[in-house]
Amino acid sequence: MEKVDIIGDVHGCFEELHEVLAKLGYLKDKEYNHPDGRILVFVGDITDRGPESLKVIELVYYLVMIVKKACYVPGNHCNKLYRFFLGNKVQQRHGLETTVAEYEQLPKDKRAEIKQQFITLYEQAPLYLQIPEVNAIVAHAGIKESLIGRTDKQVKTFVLYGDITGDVMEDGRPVRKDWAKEYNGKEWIVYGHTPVLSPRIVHNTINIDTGCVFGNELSAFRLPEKDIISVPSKQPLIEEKFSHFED
Ligand SMILES: [Mn+2]
Repeated sequence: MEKVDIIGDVHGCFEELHEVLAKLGYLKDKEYNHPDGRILVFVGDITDRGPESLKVIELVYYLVMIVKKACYVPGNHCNKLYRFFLGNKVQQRHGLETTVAEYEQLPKDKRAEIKQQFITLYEQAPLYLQIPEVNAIVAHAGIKESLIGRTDKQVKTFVLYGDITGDVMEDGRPVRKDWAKEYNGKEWIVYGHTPVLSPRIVHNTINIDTGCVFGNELSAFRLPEKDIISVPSKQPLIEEKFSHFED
């Protein structure tokens, strides 16, 4: 993987995903061959909240498992959907309810197909992806230096949920520590999870969750070029969903 395009949290925004793939140059043929041999990487949270989560699952499955033009790491929403598909009792809120509603609309055979696709996609995925050719690590909520190379439970919690302390704020959202400020590594850490109005670069880390599902943009980060490519969202803007950092 000499050249990669890392895509931020899609959350069911299929149309915007299609547009960013076009802008990045992946729609030249049906197999998503890029003329420059580029590879896509999804940063996780491909479903929930947005209008077309199942179409996103089908496309990402096709890209990763069939034509092998993409890699995928899971996000916290992916983890919860996976547990739902396994038949575990999970609360259908925080966006999962929209994916489940789409799923329940399907005829039985189509349901089985989507479920199998997502389970396969999730189970083959690494917790985070190291890409030495472009000196980068892709992890849904990021990763701190001391956890790189590990795959234990502490790492799983960190890459899915971020640097959470276990405390919650007045509005019920978890208190998160700003791990990126303390990161001093030489590798790029490319992540999403926390919506920001524009990609946030701190040291060698970049948050590319520009909150497409909350009406802002869907963004991709190209390496080794370090270019950011974005397309506007078609969803209504919900400004209070965006974090503001003091850098
Ligand atoms: Mn997330």
